[in-house]
Amino acid sequence: MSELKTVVCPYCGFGCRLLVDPRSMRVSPHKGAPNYGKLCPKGLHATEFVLSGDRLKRPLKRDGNRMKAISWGQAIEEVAQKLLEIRELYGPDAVAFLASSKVSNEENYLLQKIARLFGTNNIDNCARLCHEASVHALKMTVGAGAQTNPYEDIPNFNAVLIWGYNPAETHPVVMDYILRAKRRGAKIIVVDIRETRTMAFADYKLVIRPGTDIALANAMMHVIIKEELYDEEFIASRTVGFSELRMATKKYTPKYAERVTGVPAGTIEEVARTFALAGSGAVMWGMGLTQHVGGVENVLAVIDLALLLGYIGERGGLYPMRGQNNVQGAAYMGALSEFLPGYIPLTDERFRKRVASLWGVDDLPTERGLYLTELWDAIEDGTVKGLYVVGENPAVSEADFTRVRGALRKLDLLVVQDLFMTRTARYAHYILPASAFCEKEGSYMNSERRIQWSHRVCEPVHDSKPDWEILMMLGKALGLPGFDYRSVEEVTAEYFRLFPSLEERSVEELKNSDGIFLPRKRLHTWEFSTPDGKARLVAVEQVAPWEKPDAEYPFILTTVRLISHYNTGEMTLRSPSLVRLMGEPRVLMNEGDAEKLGIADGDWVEIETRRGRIRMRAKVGKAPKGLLVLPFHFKANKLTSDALNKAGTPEFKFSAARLRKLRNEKPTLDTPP
Ligand SMILES: Nc1nc2c(c(=O)[nH]1)N[C@H]1C(S)=C(S)[C@@H](COP(=O)(O)OP(=O)(O)OC[C@H]3O[C@@H](n4cnc5c(=O)[nH]c(N)nc54)[C@H](O)[C@@H]3O)O[C@H]1N2
Ligand SMILES: Nc1nc2c(c(=O)[nH]1)N[C@H]1C(S)=C(S)[C@@H](COP(=O)(O)OP(=O)(O)OC[C@H]3O[C@@H](n4cnc5c(=O)[nH]c(N)nc54)[C@H](O)[C@@H]3O)O[C@H]1N2
Ligand code: SF4
Ligand SMILES: [Mo]
Repeated sequence: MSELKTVVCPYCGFGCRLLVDPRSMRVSPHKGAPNYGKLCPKGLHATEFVLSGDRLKRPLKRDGNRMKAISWGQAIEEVAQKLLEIRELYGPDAVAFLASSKVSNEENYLLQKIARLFGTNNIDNCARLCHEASVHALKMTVGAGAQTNPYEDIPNFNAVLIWGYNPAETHPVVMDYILRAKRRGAKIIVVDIRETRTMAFADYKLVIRPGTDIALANAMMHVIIKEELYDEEFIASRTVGFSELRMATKKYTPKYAERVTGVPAGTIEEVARTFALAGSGAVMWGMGLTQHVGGVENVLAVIDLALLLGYIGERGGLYPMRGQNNVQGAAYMGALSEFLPGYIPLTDERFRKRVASLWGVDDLPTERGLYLTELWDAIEDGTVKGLYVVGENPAVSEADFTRVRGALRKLDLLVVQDLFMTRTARYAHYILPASAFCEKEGSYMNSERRIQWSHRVCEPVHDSKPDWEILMMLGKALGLPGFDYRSVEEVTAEYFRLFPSLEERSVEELKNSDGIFLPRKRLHTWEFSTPDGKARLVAVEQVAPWEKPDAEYPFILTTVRLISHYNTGEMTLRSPSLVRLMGEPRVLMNEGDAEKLGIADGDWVEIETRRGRIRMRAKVGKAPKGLLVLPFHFKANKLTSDALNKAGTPEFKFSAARLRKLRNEKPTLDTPP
């Protein structure tokens, strides 16, 4: 038998490790942390897309409507030349780089190094579409934009509050930790806008009206403050802002919140008491909070709730459960337009100069770059001319994608570095074939900030190259200093030097362990990461959605995830085992609504918003009145609105929509190509 190799799962941010047999490419679960012998179907079949016949084979260059194969030498030379030409004509900020939450720390580190040495902070990744609101809210309150505690703490808490987050579909293995807490007697509370799979395990199921989370959180705090259930000692010694919070939550009586959220006042009181009296608790949240125009405020509200009870350190944790397998790493490596590595602000002169000197230059650009979601305007108005995309599929994943596709068409230069001919790659002038996760080595960081090494299982297919090798060639061709790495480990060692807690650690140790926490396992146990060491309680008011249902568009449309699908489908749809598990996507709607419109279960319908329309079959079932629940993985973003919150995330979870039954029109299933 050949030796099994340990790799990091290429899908979700939970960060399971997989054991892969290099001969059969069969996957089995790693026995140690964090997944302890467990995997979900995606992890179990993770090598299938790697073996897909659809993999890109050679670098390609646009020639009119055709793409023709070229050599790596020519591809890198021409791409570098064109980027330099754009810089020469319009300045460095006319180019933007999109990093990938799918590629390793080393690869993200290299791409942001290229962007900043090239002269721009236009470097971003899909964290912007995801948990950036959490990062901003966490920075404002506790001073560090990441999950505070490891998964291993979850089973020890007496309550788990799951808010706008559906781990039974999106992080199946974390359910194991939550259920261990439940078996110990912990109360599980789930807040969502519909009955989710996760709710099947809950003691309290709170179905609220979409976008009314702040009213609920504020009312819970109202009860906790009124009944003096908060942690007085913790508030006095470790926080500021309590009196403002007390004032702001005064008007959010349970009765008022009942009218706004639809949850009975008595239930709100009972849940507030249960969570407060538990004595310890985790708050876990997801896209149901962040993907709203009030995303930052939504997250602030649930952080306040945890802080009010002193649920920090041994007594609790904040769990913004990260989406992609390396979204946490991409952020820590500095692949964000407003932060240097380690979420350090661009304006921190000492750190910026330290990074610059490590890279062999005097200084780095200080002005915040464009958010991924601001790019499309900048391309439309001609300020951005060139875009370099690594492992990201904005033509499908961005809100109002018709607009995004128009912008992609307008670019002077679009380079896409991916495994497949993605929807985005179809607009590219150059396509660079990247090697998949198990064809290369590197480190990844999961949601709990655990850095794990992923070993190489097999050789790159065709003429593909690991992303870090491609980026190294690009850095050199652009004439940037410091791109002479002889191995990926040299890049690892370089980023280790930027983090004080990693300075003493070695790459060898990382390779031979169950990972290293950055900066440590638990944050804020004794003091917060704010300048004075205290947390800020930031009072917030309910924020109205950008678009409201009206007579023309009477429904609220939300977009959600399904267990066997993954994001824009490029990987899962190329995995035959997952395709077998998938079933046809359907839009879920309420029975009464369906009856009024003459729609029966399985009928073809057309869903329309002010941005566009799509067709699929309806699933008539357990959805609240007035709500349409659409799987995001297909053409959902033809419909969604690109209204942004303060952190730059679109309101993927709330659009005004209408729908009609298709009668004689020929239905075409709207799935990705
Ligand atoms: N199978 C699978 N797993 C995945 C992914 C995938 O595509 N497929 N993607 C990964 C990524 S990138 C991410 S970011 C995570 C996301 O993981 P989740 O955050 O769990 O995913 P979503 O289904 O987008 O949204 C979560 C819930 O928010 C609810 N919601 C919508 N609006 C509101 C609201 O106003 N208030 C409240 N309280 N709830 C609301 C929805 O009903 C939904 O149940 O999953 C990761 N894991
Ligand atoms: N309507 C709606 N839209 C949403 C959301 C929603 O809930 N609703 N959620 C948003 C969220 S949270 C997210 S995270 C985004 C996700 O948006 P994207 O990141 O655009 O989506 P993915 O499908 O994960 O795309 C990852 C790409 O990386 C490629 N890839 C995989 N491995 C490698 C590799 O090793 N190297 C390279 N070079 N490429 C690789 C894949 O082939 C794929 O094309 O979508 C957002 N869009
Ligand atoms: S839970 Fe996430 S990390 Fe684990 S196997 Fe499933 S997709 Fe992979
Ligand atoms: Mo995400």
